[in-house]
Amino acid sequence: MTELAKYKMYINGEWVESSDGGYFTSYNPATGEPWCQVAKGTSEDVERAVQVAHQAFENSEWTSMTYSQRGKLLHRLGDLIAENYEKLADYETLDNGKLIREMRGQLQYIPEFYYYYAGLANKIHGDTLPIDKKDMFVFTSREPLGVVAAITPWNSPLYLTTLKLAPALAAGNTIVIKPSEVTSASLLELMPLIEQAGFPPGVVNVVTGFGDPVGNALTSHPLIRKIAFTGGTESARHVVHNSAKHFSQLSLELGGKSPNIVFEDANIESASMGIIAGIFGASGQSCVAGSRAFLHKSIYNEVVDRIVTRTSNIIIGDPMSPTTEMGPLATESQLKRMEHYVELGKGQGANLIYGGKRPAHLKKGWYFEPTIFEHTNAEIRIAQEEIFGPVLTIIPFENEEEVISLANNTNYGLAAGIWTNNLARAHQISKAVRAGIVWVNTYRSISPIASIGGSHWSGYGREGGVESIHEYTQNKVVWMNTSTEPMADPFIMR
Ligand code: TXE
Repeated sequence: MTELAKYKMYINGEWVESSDGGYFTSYNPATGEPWCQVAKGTSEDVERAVQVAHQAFENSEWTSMTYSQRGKLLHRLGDLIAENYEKLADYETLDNGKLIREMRGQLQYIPEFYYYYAGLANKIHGDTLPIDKKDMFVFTSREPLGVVAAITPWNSPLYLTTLKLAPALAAGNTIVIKPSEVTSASLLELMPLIEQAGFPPGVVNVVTGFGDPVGNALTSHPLIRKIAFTGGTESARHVVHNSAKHFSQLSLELGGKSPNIVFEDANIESASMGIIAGIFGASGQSCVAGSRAFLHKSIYNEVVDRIVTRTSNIIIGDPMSPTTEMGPLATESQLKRMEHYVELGKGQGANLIYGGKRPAHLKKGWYFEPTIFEHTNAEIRIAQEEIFGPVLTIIPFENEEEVISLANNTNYGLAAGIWTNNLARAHQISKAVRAGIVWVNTYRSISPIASIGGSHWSGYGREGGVESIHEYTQNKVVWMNTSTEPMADPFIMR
């Protein structure tokens, strides 16, 4: 048997084993077989990483760099990712099973995020305030927070890391990243590029391992000033609880149960493709997956026919093949989760109109068919709970008022799709639907310039855009008394 690749952790610019020398296995979802081993971090490793990140923040060449210099490093990192995108994409596909086509596209676009925050780095400035007090000069500045803890999931490892890493560094923080235990390799492969770009040791650190103990130790550490978390709601509850110990700032990007709404005046062909893109792109393992399709009654049958016809032609198989359209799910437990939800859907009376099982022709790997249910009741569990896989529930509606109420009847509030050629309707529904991102006549579009994030069970805070810089800085207000007069009365507020 050939020996598996072995990954150490990256702390203070060095490759290190975990404190107890332990490793865990990472699997290739396309085969279900092990492909590498990763250092299994401990609380001691978290302690070590946070301490060096703290040192790097307190007194190092990093802190004495100008914002422009930091911006140049980020720009160089973007260039290096662009040069190495194929290799990085290969690791992501090996680890999470997503299509190589998609991961290459994502990796080719990720440099734009580094360029964007490289440009923003020297535009993080305060203000002078037109203060309503005599002889006072008051200005503000935005300061970095300190050590940031970034915790990422498995579905788009480097993209979701980038949303945290780029603004955190642009703002002058240092960082400890804990990737998902399912997908550690691509982040570790990024570390030599961090070094090559010129980031000093200790500025970026990676501790690999599991939520317990690594995630728990990191999010409850007293030196962590900000936690940026992307993942599931249950883990998020632990993170919120842990963050309270030392009042670390927090941003949470969690899941969704996003509505994709098709009106009778929409371009039916585009809308049907948009629904497929929303739920079967990335095998549905996306926080913004459009897992609830609401179709106007007058076009219901036509759209369902189109969706089912295209879905039945989806090429499922090896994610490394450029012609494959749907790869496997990332883990075996994801596969079991799909089976569980299919049974739940059937049990609650939903009509299974396509898929619902493992594809017969794929004997190895964690594949699941694209699955389509229909029901008139939007309150059944498959229409309420985040499944995080290729399972769509289609629900008919009669009018705008009804569909707004159905779309908003969820604990989540991340994304929404609206398909209409009526401009006034597009504006009205965009406003009425509760979501942090609304796509009109498109779906799953992203850019460094536009933030993402949601509300309620989808979390809080924003990633991307200028807003993100505010998540990694704090405002300082400086009051300067310009008067030379002695202070008269010490017992009144000035
Ligand atoms: O997420 P987890 P999983 C959702 C989706 C999916 C579910 C579970 O619904 O089915 O989450 O996926 C770390 N303290 N999303 O199990 O467990 C964990 O090690 C600190 C939506 O992968 O939340 C990993 O690094 N950290 C999401 C990260 O949290 C902890 C994408 C996410 O893992 C921790 C992925 C703890 N106590 C899943 N416990 C999206 N919004 O895109 C775990 N972690």
